[in-house]
Amino acid sequence: MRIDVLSIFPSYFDGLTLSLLGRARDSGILDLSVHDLRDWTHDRHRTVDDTPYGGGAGMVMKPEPWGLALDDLAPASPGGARPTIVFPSPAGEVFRQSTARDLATREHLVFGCGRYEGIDERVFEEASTRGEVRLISLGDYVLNGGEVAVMAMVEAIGRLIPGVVGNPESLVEESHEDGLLEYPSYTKPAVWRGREVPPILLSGNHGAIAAWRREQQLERTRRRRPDLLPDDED
Ligand code: JA5
Repeated sequence: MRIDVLSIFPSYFDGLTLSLLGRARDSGILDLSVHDLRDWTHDRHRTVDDTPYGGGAGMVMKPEPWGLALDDLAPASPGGARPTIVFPSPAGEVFRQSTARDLATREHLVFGCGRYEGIDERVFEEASTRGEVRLISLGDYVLNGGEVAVMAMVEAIGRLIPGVVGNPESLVEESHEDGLLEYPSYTKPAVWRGREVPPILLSGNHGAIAAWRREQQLERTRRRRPDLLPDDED
């Protein structure tokens, strides 16, 4: 998979090249490039923002640097490959594990990180001529820009690419993969500061352990995230 990230703060993404995704990159499974949007400006001040038409607070990202960056990273290619172009936005669809699974199947993802009050709307129209555009929100809160949201999305997507997570079984027994929260985990010692590990886990009865874990998943989900259960009324 190829991933291109466009940002005016490319060093935000240094952390992604560490550990897990760093190994995926080194092994060639993931071709991740982070680009400085200012590389597609031509003025002395490398300007990426301007005042909003119609007035209002703050600044808006100018379309021209975005257009030139898309020309390079997502060129119009009749009959050719079309990347999926993701713009993080609090006004977008909510990012879920199912979204990560969907995006992990794409050959080429381009992430565009907005700053200031956002990006000139015509950039989304132009991007739609180059590939499928997805506006995606991490949740109902406001960030100062798309960078932190894109880091979360790239980590969630990248770990689903076959070969990125060493043991594929560790991908399935996880919160959200089966629509329920995870069961609690314990390791040695069997008693710690007077607190015992649930005895069933020491029983060696694998059927009983699986049933207990499923019960724990259901109970936690009912208490903490009833919205995930089928007949939730909230
Ligand atoms: C702010 C210019 O997922 C929550 C999000 C907040 C936020 C996102 S995604 N993008 C931006 C942004 O601000 O581009």
